[in-house]
This record gives sequence, C-alpha cells and structure tokens, in this order.
Amino acid sequence: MSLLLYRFYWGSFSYEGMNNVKKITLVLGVIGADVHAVGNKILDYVFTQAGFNVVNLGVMVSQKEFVEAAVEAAADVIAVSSLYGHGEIDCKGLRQKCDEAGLAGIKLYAGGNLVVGKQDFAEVEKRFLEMGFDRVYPPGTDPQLSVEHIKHDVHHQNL
Ligand code: B12
Repeated sequence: MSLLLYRFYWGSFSYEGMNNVKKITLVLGVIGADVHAVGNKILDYVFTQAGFNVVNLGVMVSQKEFVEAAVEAAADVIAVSSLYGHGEIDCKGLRQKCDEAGLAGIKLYAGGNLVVGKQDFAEVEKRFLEMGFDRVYPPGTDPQLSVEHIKHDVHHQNL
C-alpha cells in the first residue's frame, strides 16, 4: 500500500509505510552554553511516554551536535530548549545547517525562555519562524501541547 498509515498502539505513536513501522524520532537538547536541566528531563519523560524515540543530548548542546545527532538518528524533529535568554543568538542558522546536512524538511521546535526579559511573544515567535523554526513556544508551555503538534506535523509531512 503506497499510502502511509498511522497507528496508535500501546500508547506509542508510529507511522507505517509499506511494511515498516517507524516510531517518531526526536532529538532533544538545551542549546548553547545553557545549563538549565530540569525542563529537559521533563520533556524527555513526556516525549518518551508519548511513544517517541527520544535522543536526548542534555544541556550545553551546539548546533553541530544537534545536526549530527539528527542525521545519525534519521530524526523527524529537533526540539530545542533555551532558558538563559540567549536563544535567539544560539538558534540563528540552525535551519541552514540542517539543510546543508541533508535534513531538509526536518521539523524544528523551540521553547523555554527564548529571549532576555519579557518581550511580546508574538514578536519573538515571528523572529523564530523567520529563522526557519516550525513551532515556537512561550515560557512555561505544557509539553503535552507539543506532543499533539509533533504527531500532527510528522503525520502531515509523511502523507
Ligand atoms: C533553576 C534555575 C537556574 C539553575 C539551573 C540549575 C540546573 N542545572 O538546572 C542555575 C542556578 C544554574 C541557573 C543559572 C542561570 N540562570 Co536560571 N533559572 C532557574 C529557574 C529558577 C528555574 C528553571 C527551571 O528549572 N524551571 C522548571 C522547568 C520545569 O521549567 P522550564 O525549564 O521552563 O521548562 C519547561 C517549559 O519551559 C517547557 N519547555 C522548555 N523548553 C522547551 C522546548 C520545547 C520545544 C517545548 C515544547 C517546551 C519547552 O517545558 C519544560 C517542562 O515543563 C528559572 C526561573 C523560573 N522560575 O523558571 C531561572 C531562569 C531561567 N534563569 C535565568 C538566568 C538569567 C540565569 C543565569 C544567566 C543567571 C546568571 N546571571 O548567572 C544563569 C545561566 C547559567 C547558564 N549558563 O545556563 C533567567 C532567564 C531570564 C531570561 N531568559 O530572560 C530565569 C528565567 C530567572 C529570571 N526570572 O530571571 N538558573
């Protein structure tokens, strides 16, 4: 069957093409020189519980490390956290690096406290979307929301 079929079983989410069943694979990490580790552990737990194959790079992750891990894991999504306020600088150019590495179309998500202080989130989101991110989350977002987005986005990409 040429169509990709989607399957929910035992709480895990996977997509099926021909006879292969593939779990959604997600590379997760805190970008730059950022050491905030707690949210990363929670995201790992939530995404694993959702049935995703999670490659968690932890804290202080460079763009190069995100890209290399995504290539190695044939990831569907890179989920970037940034808490310390330098997210915009740290994330700039990540989409281009993905494209150069053959990861065209990989989903890029960013969340946390992406910029310094309390800036209008609509403006922050706009800048991240212009940088090539697919989804941008304001501080304190419930990770469950992004689980639904990941399922939706990867599903539509593979139709
Ligand atoms: C604990 C803490 C620290 C600890 C971190 C210890 C550790 N190893 O984790 C220490 C003391 C080291 C620290 C240091 C610093 N910190 Co600090 N820290 C905090 C604090 C109090 C809590 C962070 C936390 O654990 N939150 C709990 C977790 C569960 O929430 P979370 O991280 O936000 O993650 C959740 C969501 O945001 C969301 N999420 C996160 N990422 C993503 C990504 C995606 C894709 C999605 C969907 C969702 C998502 O889901 C997560 C799980 O629910 C916050 C203030 C606060 N109340 O948030 C400041 C805070 C983050 N720190 C701040 C700052 C400024 C610093 C320092 C720069 C201070 C300094 N001058 O040295 C340094 C930076 C050090 C570094 N290189 O990273 C600021 C950042 C301000 C900004 N962005 O404008 C904050 C907001 C405090 C403040 N109000 O000023 N910090």
